[in-house]
Amino acid sequence: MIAPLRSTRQIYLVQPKFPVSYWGLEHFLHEMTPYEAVFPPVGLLTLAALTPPDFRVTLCDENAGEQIDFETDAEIIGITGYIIQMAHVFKIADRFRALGKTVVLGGPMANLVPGQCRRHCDVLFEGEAEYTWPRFLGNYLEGNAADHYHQEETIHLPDSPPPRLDILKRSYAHGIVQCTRGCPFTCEFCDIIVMFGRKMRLKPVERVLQEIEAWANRGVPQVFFADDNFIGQRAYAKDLLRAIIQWNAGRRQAMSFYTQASIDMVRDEELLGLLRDANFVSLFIGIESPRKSSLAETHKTQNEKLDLVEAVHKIQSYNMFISAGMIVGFDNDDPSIFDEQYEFLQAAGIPMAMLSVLLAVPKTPLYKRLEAEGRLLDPGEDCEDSSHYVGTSGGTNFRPLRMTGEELKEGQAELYRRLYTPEAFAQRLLGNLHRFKDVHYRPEDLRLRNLFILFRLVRSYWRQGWAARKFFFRAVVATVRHSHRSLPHMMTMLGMYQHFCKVHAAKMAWDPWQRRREVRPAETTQAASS
Ligand code: B12
Ligand code: SF4
Repeated sequence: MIAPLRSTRQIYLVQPKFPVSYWGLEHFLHEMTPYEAVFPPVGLLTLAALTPPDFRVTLCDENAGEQIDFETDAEIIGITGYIIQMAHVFKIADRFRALGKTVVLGGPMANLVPGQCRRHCDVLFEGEAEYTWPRFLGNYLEGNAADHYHQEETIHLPDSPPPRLDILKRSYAHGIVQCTRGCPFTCEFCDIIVMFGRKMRLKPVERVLQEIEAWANRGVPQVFFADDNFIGQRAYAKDLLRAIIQWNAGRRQAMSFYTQASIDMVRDEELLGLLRDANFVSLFIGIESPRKSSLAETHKTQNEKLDLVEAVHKIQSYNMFISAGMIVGFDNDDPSIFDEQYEFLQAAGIPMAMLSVLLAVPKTPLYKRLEAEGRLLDPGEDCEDSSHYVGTSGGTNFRPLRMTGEELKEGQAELYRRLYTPEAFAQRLLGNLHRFKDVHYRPEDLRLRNLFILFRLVRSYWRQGWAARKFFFRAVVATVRHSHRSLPHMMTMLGMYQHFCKVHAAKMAWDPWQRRREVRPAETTQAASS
C-alpha cells in the first residue's frame, strides 16, 4: 500500500527563549540541577494535540537549550510568545518569513498586541486556539487559509485536549496542568479576566488526573497547576483536591504540587486542609500591596478586607510556603510605600516576592482609565520595544501619580536589594518553620538526581565564603529541627535564592555576601579563585 502523502506535511512549533528572570531559575537550574528547563511549553503541546494526523509536528523549546532549526522542511512555523519576548519573537518570525515559510503567531502576546504581531506573520491567531487551529489547518489543506483567526467567545474548556508530551525532547523539572481558566475577581490591572473571563471554566476532574498521571509517567516529581486562580470555584477545587489525595495515596512516590490562588482561601479551613493533604508545597498569591487605599483603588476587594499578615500566617500554618506578587506604583503609592512593602513582607514571612512596577496592560480597565486620563506613555501600535512591559525591571508605560518614573524604578531596585540581603531573606524564610504544624508532606524519595542537586547546592554556597556557608547550614539545621519533611522544598528555596542573588548581581552590581567577606578577607581570596 502506498503511504498517504498527507503525513509528509510538517509543522514546526517554536517556544522562543525568555530573557533571564526570576521565573526562569536559570542559574539554579543550569548550575545545580540535571534539568534543562523548569516548565514545558504547554500551549504548544496543546496545539500539537489539536493538530490532525495530516501533519507531523516538531517542537523546538529554546528555553530548554534547543537551537532553532532554520533549515527545517516544515511549511508552517508556529511561534508562541509573551510580550516581554516581543523583539526576539519578531526576529525569529521575520527570518522564517524571509525563507518563504508560512509563519503563524499566537499565544499571550498575540492576544494582547495583535497590531504589532500582524506585521510579522502570515497568519495571526487571537484568543484561545482550540477551535481555530484545527480550522486553520483544514483551510490550509484546502488551499484557502485566512490570514487572521480570532476566537472571540471563550471556549468550552473540556474541549481542550491533554497536551502531547511525546514531542518533548528535553528534561523538565516540573509538569504543567491547567485545570481551570478565568477568575471571578475584578482587579483593575488584570488582563486575565479580559482574555479568559470572570466565569470559571473547569476541566473535568478525571481529565486533570489523567494529565497528572502522564507527567508522573515522565518521571516529573512536581506539577504546577497553571490556573489563574486555582480556588476561583471552591467546590470544584475541593473535589479535585480530594481526588488528588486519593490518587497520591495509592502511589509509592507521591507527587507534589503548587499553584496560583487568591488569598480569600484563608476563609475556608477545609480547603486549606485539603491543599496540605494533597501535598501542595507552595502557593503563589497576588497580594500586590499592604496599603488598603491602593488595594481599594485597584478593586482588589478580596485582599482589602483581610488582615494580610494574619491571613498569610494562617496559610503557612498548613505547611505551605507562600510566594507573592507585589506591585508598586498605584495612584495611592507615594515614596513611603517601599518601606511599607518591606515591613509587610518581613512580618508576613514571604520568602520569594516578585516585585513589579504597575503596568497598564493593553485592553485592561486600567489601560482604558489611564488612556482617558492622558497618562499613557505607550507610543502605541508602532512600538516594538517591550522593555516598558517588564515591570519586574522597573519598566512601566504610564506616568505614576505621586512619584516620578525614576523614583519608582529606583525605589523598586532598592527594595529588592533590601529584601534579598541574607539576613532579611533568612528571617522571612526560617520564620515559616515555626508556623508549620502537623507536617505530613510526603517528599520525593531520595534519588540520585536529588543527591546531585544537593551536592551542587552545597558546593555553590561553600564557594562563596564563610558567610554564605553559615547562612546555608543555619537554614538546613533549622529545617531539620523544626520541620524535617520540608527539607526538600527548603533546598529548592535555597537554590532559588542563589538564582535571585545572581539575577540581582547582574542587574545591579550587587553582592549579598560582600560586606561579610570584608570581615574575613582570607575567605574572599579563596572564593574568588575557586
Ligand atoms: C503557566 C504560566 C507561566 C509559567 C510559564 C510556563 C511556560 N513554560 O509556558 C511561568 C510561571 C514560568 C510564567 C512566568 C511568567 N509569566 Co506567565 N502565565 C502562565 C499562565 C498562568 C498559564 C499559561 C498556560 O500554561 N496556559 C495553558 C495553555 C494551554 O494556554 P496558552 O499557553 O495560552 O496557549 C493557548 C493559546 O494562547 C494558544 N496559543 C499559544 N501559543 C500559540 C502559538 C500559536 C502559533 C497559536 C496558533 C496559538 C497559540 O493556543 C493555546 C490553546 O488555546 C498564564 C495565564 C493564562 N491563563 O494564560 C500566565 C501569563 C501567560 N504569564 C504572564 C506573564 C506576564 C509572565 C511573566 C512575565 C511574569 C513576570 N512578570 O515575570 C513571567 C515570564 C516568564 C519567564 N520565564 O520569564 C502573562 C502574559 C502577558 C502577555 N500577554 O505577555 C499571563 C497571560 C498572565 C497575566 N496575568 O497576564 N507564566
Ligand atoms: S485575583 Fe488575580 S487573576 Fe483574579 S482578577 Fe485579580 S489579578 Fe486577575
